[in-house]
Amino acid sequence: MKGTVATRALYYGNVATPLGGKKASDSDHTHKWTILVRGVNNEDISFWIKKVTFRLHETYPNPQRTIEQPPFEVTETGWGEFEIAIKIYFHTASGEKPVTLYHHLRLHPYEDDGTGQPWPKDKPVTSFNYDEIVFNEPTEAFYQILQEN
Ligand code: SLL
Repeated sequence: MKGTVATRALYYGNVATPLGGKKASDSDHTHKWTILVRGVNNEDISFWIKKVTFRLHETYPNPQRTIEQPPFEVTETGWGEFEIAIKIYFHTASGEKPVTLYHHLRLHPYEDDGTGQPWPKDKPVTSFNYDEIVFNEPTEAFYQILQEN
């Protein structure tokens, strides 16, 4: 659609909690984490996002994880931080190329929580980004889909 721009917002990022006492003795994993893509205010994004792939560090089995329906997220355990490539595929009718976002998986608090006290041991660490995906001159069909919600 000539001269039309459509924008849709999303959040992506991770939450991580220390395994603490739950730590399995036969592993060096220290944290449980979830990497996710979701709508702002938890809005449904599955009507315009078809699937999301999360590219994990190669130390993970099957590092390329494909999620074809919501929630678009992967939960794992591990010991280290690394960059995750998040590739977002849009509805087939869009003809849009997938978009790749990069997220540095955060397990450790880099700062205190503003109280000057050490970060509480069991408090989850979160790292999220807000982004807006801009569709320039979307197809008529995709434009209709974007208006649905
Ligand atoms: C580092 N550059 O050295 C990073 C790599 C990789 C983390 C971190 C794998 C766990 C598993 C895991 O936690 N990898 O083997 O299943 O800090």
